[in-house]
Amino acid sequence: MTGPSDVAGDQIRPSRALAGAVAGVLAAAVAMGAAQFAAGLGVPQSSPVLAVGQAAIDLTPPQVKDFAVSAFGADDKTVLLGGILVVLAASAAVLGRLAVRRLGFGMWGLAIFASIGLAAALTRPAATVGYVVPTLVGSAAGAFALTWLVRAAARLGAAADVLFPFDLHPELTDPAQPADPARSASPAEPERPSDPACAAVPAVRAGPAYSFTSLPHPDDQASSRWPARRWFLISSGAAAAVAALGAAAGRNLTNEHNIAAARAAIRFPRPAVPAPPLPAGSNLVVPGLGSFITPDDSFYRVDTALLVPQVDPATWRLRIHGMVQREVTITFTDLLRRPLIEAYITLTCVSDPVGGPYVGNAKWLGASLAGLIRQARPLAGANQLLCTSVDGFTSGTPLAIVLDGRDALLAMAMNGMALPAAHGFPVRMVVPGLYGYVSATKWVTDIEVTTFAAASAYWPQRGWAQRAPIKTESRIDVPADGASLAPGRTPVAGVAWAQHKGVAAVEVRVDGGPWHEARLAAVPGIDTWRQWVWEWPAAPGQHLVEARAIDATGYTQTAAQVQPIPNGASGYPSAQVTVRS
Ligand SMILES: Nc1nc2c(c(=O)[nH]1)N[C@H]1C(S)=C(S)[C@@H](COP(=O)(O)O)O[C@H]1N2
Ligand SMILES: [Mo]
Repeated sequence: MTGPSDVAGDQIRPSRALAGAVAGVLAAAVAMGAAQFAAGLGVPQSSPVLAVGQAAIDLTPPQVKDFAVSAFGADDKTVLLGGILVVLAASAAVLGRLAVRRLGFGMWGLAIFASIGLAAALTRPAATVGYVVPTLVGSAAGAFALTWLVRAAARLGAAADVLFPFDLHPELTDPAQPADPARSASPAEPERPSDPACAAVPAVRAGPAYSFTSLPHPDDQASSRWPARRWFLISSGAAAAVAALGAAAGRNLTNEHNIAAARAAIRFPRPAVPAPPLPAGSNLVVPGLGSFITPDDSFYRVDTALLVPQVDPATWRLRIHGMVQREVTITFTDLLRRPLIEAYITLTCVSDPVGGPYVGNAKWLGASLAGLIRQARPLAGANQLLCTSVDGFTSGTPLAIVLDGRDALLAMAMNGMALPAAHGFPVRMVVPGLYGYVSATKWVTDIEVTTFAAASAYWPQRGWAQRAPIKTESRIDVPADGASLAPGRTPVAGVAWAQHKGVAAVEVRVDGGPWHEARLAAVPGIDTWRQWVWEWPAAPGQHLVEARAIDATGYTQTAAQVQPIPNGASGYPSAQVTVRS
């Protein structure tokens, strides 16, 4: 075998090191493809990549402000999943390089990642023992692929036809290099594995059917018929294809769990309490001003779910229990049979910064939440509804507010259609006047009547307030911050909200000057936002435009600038603009 002097010059030949990295990445891809496939056959949420991402979301400390500010809007999720894949690929490349020295290193790495995947999957709120399956299937496939590819990569080091096409340092593999005597041997001659990388490997034997490990080598026969380089490329291509097929099949199977058909089939009865007709003039004609009703596809989405839960209305149940005289469990059909209420309600996220996008207005249709809670007969002393969604998210809603007569809904439709999956299909809560995180649980399946002292919901556990009524706020839509305008009459317009109080007035000022009253659009009720516009006689120069809302209780939106955490942002919205001369 090779002597200590060879080991002293320990360095993997670049072509083989690169092949090892490729082997590692492809083995990881095969593992994930197989895991996705298994998850697609069973429970999509049990995929280890998703489970790790979901665990990362739930474990993110509230101090990680930028992350929490948008409270997991769609972009954060893409960044998170992308980050996980990059970390995985980089680790797999390193492990692959190590594995061409000793397969065991790669196997240990695989085991560590598998353990992380298992731990994440098993700690998902809805986890069953079945959640181990995708990770185990993925690990087995990954181990097989790694063994195969590492053997194929190892042959590159000893075979004479090494001219790996992606070789970054051809000079190091130059056959003339004295550091590599094996390279100068004729291909027909048995090779002496003088490559120092082999020093770490026991039982290396010489010969054309180059064996890398002492394990039985089923592909010796097949692989020896091919030149090493071609064999590695064929193996790599096959692994990439298997990974891609697994991932694609997994995705297709996941979509089969899709509830699109069930959603389209639902017929809603006429509401017992229809929404008032939209008054004329609820939409002001100002280009750039957000419409009174937010279309579903531009309605903000904020939740902690990496994979939108697909809940079948046929199996959906809502259980009301805890501090009640009698538990109530209701099916979707039962809920549809109750008298339905239709109402315009503006939803707002507590993490919306002043002037931000996390607010939207829709026409909701649902059953009275109060009616159902009363049916369960809450016990004296109860003050919180701890509402849990199918994916384990919880919100804590003040019981008194739900019972005070406002349109607190178990909503089933949004803007005339069954809820979109991303907005909580088949049933979500909507309570006018409360931020989403304390009231608007999507995919809701469980309501525990309890106290604020006894239980804390998802975001309050992470530093946000237990009670969070929506702050009276306004937003300037036009002119945009940073805009350059022609001088003369310019509409300054936006929306203002003070849900369940009503917006009484909106005022606008320029450069800290006097406040001017804006013209308000018509509204169907006090639970929605309200458009406003003020005609500004804009003179040339740099200007700061600010707005503030006054609600029907007489309260004027505060100038105090505070961050969203712990109970909502405040401060005047503003736009810095240039009026050309
Ligand atoms: N199941 C579940 N429901 C949830 C959340 C969540 O993370 N999971 N987020 C809440 C928050 S913070 C808000 S602001 C609203 C947003 O509702 P939307 O995505 O339909 O706009 O949903 C609420 N309901
Ligand atoms: Mo939110």
